[in-house]
Amino acid sequence: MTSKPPTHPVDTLQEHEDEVNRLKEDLGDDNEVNLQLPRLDIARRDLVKASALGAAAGLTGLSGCLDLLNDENGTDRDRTNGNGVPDHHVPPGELDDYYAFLSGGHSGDIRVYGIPSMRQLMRIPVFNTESARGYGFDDKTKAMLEETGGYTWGDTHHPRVSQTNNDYDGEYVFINDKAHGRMARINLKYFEVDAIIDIPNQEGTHGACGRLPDMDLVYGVGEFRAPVPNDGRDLDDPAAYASTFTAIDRESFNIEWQVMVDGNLDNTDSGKNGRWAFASCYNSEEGVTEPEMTRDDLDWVSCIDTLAVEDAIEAGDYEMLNGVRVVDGRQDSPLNAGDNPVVRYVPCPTNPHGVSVTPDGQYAIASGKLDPTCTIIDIDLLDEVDDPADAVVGQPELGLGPLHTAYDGRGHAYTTLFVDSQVVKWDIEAAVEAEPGSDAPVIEKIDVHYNPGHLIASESYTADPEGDWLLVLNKLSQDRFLPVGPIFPENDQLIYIGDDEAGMQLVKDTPTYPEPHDATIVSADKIDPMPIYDPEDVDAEFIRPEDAEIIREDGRVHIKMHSTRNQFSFPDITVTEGDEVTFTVTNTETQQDIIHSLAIPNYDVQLALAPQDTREATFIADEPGVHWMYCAYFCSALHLEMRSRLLVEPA
Ligand code: CUK
Ligand code: CUA
Ligand code: CA
Repeated sequence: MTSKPPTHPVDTLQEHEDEVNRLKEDLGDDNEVNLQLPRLDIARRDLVKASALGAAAGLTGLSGCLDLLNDENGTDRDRTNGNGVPDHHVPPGELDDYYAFLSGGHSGDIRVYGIPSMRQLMRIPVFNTESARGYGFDDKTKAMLEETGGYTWGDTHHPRVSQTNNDYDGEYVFINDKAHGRMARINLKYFEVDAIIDIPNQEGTHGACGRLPDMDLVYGVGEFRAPVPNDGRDLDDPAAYASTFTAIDRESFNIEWQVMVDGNLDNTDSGKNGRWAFASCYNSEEGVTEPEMTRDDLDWVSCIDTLAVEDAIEAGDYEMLNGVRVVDGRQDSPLNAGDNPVVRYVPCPTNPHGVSVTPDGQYAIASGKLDPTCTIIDIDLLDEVDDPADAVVGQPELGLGPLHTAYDGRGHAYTTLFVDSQVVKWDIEAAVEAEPGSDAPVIEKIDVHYNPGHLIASESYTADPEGDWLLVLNKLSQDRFLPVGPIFPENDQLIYIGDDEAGMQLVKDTPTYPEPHDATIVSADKIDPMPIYDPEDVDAEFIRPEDAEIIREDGRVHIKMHSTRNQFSFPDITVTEGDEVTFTVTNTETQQDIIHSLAIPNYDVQLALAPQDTREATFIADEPGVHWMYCAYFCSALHLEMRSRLLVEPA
């Protein structure tokens, strides 16, 4: 080991590799050493070995990489450099401060970015199939997609990370499917979908959030009014259509209840104390065409008292529709007649879009869209006023096309202006003090490129936002990137908001595949994924090398095999045309980042196998011939040789 500090990561790696080889010789030890440290995803495993061996041998000189180990969550870096210019550069080998989970829109997936680098770390397929991760190609995920409608795409909009006590707990991401009325749950232990539910009595599950402080319930709201049940009745009688607000149990992922409302439900957010949920309604007219839906000067925010809903259910005041307990929350419902109504309809100017609750839980702020204002609802007043309109305590004029609002935890709100292509920063309390329609609460505006939809601040959906980064998801990118044909990328822009004196600073453009709608930004130290599978968590038989076997029974062939560098259990497998073939394959590696796959291209099979995972694929062998099976992940120097033959004999 040299005594001078390492200068370049590649040199450092080379030094450690040399050191490993020398130490191995010295120690006469060729055992595999694996520290299995969380989040130490260094591509060169020998660096890990070098650290372990170096520490064991009492060597110094490894400070460079040991610092890297200590900087486990990467959140201790000072982002200010005294000039008011934020340091957003994350050098090679360093980790980001935050995870961002972005929806993929009609791509149907979720993207994981590092913030502030904006590097895309992963995509998590949800309602789409994805060969790179084998999602929708193995029996289990295929069945999950088939049982929830059999669609091959979805439209993800609002990823919400689970919370405990109004703070991200890093357990799940919940994500809606606006296209087919579904909700999915991503387990952050493995960054993969573990549940999907097809929501009855709801067309177009758009807004999504969860009941705070603990997200015991996940909410999905129906944007498209339709007959309930939608079974052929009331086809052309739009007045008889309805939208529903759905509550799903976080753990069982079963539907607990629904509330039927007047108008429609667009975006949604939860109050912080377990009672209120808010959803914007742009179609109070209950129209089916654009002129009808924009006819009136006022629409509303539906304020759902979830405790009153649960009281109604307790009292038996519900109807069973498609297996779901549905409470009637429409304006003329008897449940809205007393002094404990299930839904309060707070009027606001025409066709509002986003609605979000301030970090302190005091206000729900609805963005005006067709009106240049935001409407501030004082949540405590909902209980006290006779006329719900009196719960509105502010209406600042912000600019053209306000869509969504985020918070920095210092009393400021940030609202996207779709038409103006700007983000406006404004003072919430000043807006409550000011006359309605005043622009005095506006602090500053910054141009974005172009036409922003959502914006999200770091930890903005919790009670304690970080107030440093703001991610703006622009719908149009026009002249910002090299042209790639007539379908343009979106432009996700990163803005630094940590310095109120210097103001908002645009620091990064990031082209992204269409089309993110919303995101959640979570401190890196709150998420702790597994580096390899725990076989206890896998719902399939773990096949050790000695368990490999081929079981033949009545036209069924079950192949149980393992995979490891650089082979599968069997060099060839013979079956007969027409056999139903099931493969159960385990990756028996224990070394992180060594992924194998079982690809059988002619049968459209592509199982991705992370270490200690087991996946299954079943198909009918209806094509006689030689079918090469191979590993599609470049796993070692002999990766190309990692293949076997499936021989299908003619019947
Ligand atoms: S919606 Cu797409 S920009 Cu789904 Cu929250 Cu507003
Ligand atoms: Cu295993 Cu490539
Ligand atoms: Ca309207």
